[in-house]
Amino acid sequence: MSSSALSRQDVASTHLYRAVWRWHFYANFKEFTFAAALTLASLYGVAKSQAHQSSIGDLVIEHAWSRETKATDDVAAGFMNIVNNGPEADTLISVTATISDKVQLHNMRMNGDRMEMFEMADGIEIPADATVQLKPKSLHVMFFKIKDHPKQGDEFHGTLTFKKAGTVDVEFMVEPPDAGME
Ligand SMILES: [Cu+2]
Repeated sequence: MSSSALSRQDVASTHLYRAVWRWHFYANFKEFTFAAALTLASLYGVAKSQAHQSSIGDLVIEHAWSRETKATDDVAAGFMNIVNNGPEADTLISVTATISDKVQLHNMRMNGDRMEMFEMADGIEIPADATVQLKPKSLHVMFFKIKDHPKQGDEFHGTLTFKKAGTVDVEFMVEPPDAGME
């Protein structure tokens, strides 16, 4: 045995140590990068969803959306959540949109074994401290004689008028033609 054998062993363990340390660092770095990416993604998501809401008084309108339509389509539907944080009920009485000059508030009901839609002529009530969802197969906004066919990813402008709170601007986000259908 000589001192050179010992030193070879030292060298080997140093290499091993370095390799393990590097792997450890790399694994942590990957984890860190992944976590940072997740954080950024969720911050972006939060920022985006916060950006896509409007409010007036005690009412918050979340995620107004519609579907991409074909050039030959004559009607389209609009959906959203309306949150009432206040102690009094309000009523959504009318909607306007840049894609249509004739807009109604609709609901769905069964007629025999068929679903049909009908106009909510008195508007849609938003009870105190409640959220009303306008969603497929339920309450919705109906755009007639649509004159513009925005594509998926586009937005179009609209307004909602409430009996008490007044009028608020919304942007309808255009989703794929089959969004919300199953
Ligand atoms: Cu309808």
